[in-house]
Amino acid sequence: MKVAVVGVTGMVGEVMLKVLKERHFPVTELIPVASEKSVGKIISFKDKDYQVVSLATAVSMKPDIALFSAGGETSLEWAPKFAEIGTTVIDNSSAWRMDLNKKLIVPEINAKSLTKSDKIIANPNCSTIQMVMALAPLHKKYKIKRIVVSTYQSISGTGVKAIKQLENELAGIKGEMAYPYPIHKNALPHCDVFEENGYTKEEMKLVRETQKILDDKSISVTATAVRIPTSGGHSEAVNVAFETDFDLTDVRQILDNTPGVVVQDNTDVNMYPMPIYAHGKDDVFVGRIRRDESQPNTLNLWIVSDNLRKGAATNTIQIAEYLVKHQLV
Ligand code: 11C
Repeated sequence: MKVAVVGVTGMVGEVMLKVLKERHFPVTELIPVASEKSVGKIISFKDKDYQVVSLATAVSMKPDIALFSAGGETSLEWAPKFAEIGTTVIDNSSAWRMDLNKKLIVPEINAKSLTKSDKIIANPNCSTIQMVMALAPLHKKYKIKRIVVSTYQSISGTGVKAIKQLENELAGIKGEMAYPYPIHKNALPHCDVFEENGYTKEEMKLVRETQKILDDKSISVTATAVRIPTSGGHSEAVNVAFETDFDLTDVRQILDNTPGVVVQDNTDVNMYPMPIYAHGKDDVFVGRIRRDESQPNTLNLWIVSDNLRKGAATNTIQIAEYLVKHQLV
């Protein structure tokens, strides 16, 4: 496969290269792509050096697959140009996720819907992916009525500028700010931009993307997304009300048997998922599994995952793997 990685110098781009290598994705030729200021830079991949090229050059090189992580505007402009020449684009931005003609894929849940004619495929938002990974198998069995989710999101979700802001704050240096306020010793109830309804775009992604991936508009979702000064992954406190009642042992077993989900839940030994341990891993970790005693059929969960891995690069590459395996590319 001739694989273009668009946004190769960004945080997700870097992790994509790592994951492509780790998972032995069949890359015969890598096309590293970035903005004009990075064109010409050398990127090493599997003991070979490649020169970063521009988007226009990458299109002329006709890749089989283009993995995009370069922001919404770049995707809106360039993904169709790649699709037109027959490249399959898997896009990490929010540009195509809610497009009625584009599929929003978490391979473990809905990859079966993919066909050869899907030339632009959307990768969901990181906080949505980890939540639906744990909830999809429970939805199948007990049918979800309502989800209340509060997120504790890593600064790596914002990008290098945010990591730099925290480093500067820790070193007492005044520098460029990624956030409107300090992030060290702080919690900002503000991820992505505010929408007209008073929610942030990140919160509304959790609502809309969950309904689309689980293919069920009847699921009510309400979210509060908070940025905290961690860097290893996103955490989520999820309260989920089902149509039918459940048995906690069955819930644990269902989660235990779900590929890509790891249960870490033993309060006797203080075992629960945490971002510092999720960092660098591809799984979604679930713990603090308990009944909400305030109302019937309701469960509380704590879900943690590396937002740059399963939340972005790994999920994207798993989609590509599915396409290759099923000869859809
Ligand atoms: C964050 N979830 O942590 C975001 C980053 O829509 O793909 C990814 C933004 C997106 O702020």
